[in-house]
Amino acid sequence: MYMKFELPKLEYAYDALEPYIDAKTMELHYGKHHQAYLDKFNAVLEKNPQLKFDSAEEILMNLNKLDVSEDDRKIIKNMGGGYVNHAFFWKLMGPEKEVDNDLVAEIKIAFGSVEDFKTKFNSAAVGHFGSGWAWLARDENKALKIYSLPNQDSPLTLGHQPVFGNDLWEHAYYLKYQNRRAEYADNWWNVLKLI
Ligand code: MN3
Repeated sequence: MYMKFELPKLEYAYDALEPYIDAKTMELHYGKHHQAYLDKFNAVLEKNPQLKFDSAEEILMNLNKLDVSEDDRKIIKNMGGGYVNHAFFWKLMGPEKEVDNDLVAEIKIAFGSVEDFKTKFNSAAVGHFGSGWAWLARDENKALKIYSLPNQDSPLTLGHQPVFGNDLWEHAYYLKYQNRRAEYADNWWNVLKLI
């Protein structure tokens, strides 16, 4: 079955995350970058009508088993990853803070305190060389893990479930922060909806 994916609706205005994430960055990131991943993802799926799936996430979870050429597998990894990662990212962020007490309790058990967790996550973000994402994900045993992955690689392809992910591509922060990724990583916690 061929399913054409769409850009998910952004549930807040471009300027809603100011001053931490500026409106122009949001406009370009959502309207241009995310759209470009989506268009290329749809194009490679249209080329492979033999694929059967119910969601974009399912495609990534089964990336290595898909009946496609190796070139197309790479396109699906990059463009499907870009599509899914950004859809997840917009939902993670928002102008209103919400606290998920269960998740906070779990983070405290896994990392000592919320502050220790943020320090460790930011160090993964700042230490990551080049483009990619910092992730908090649940591994196959549901344990919380912090790590970074290059490009648009999704934890889903490792069999992990993303909990938080911060986009470390320069397009996510360069207009406002230029080379100051550490400052962006610190400020990102102000727009994360949970904790
Ligand atoms: Mn991005």
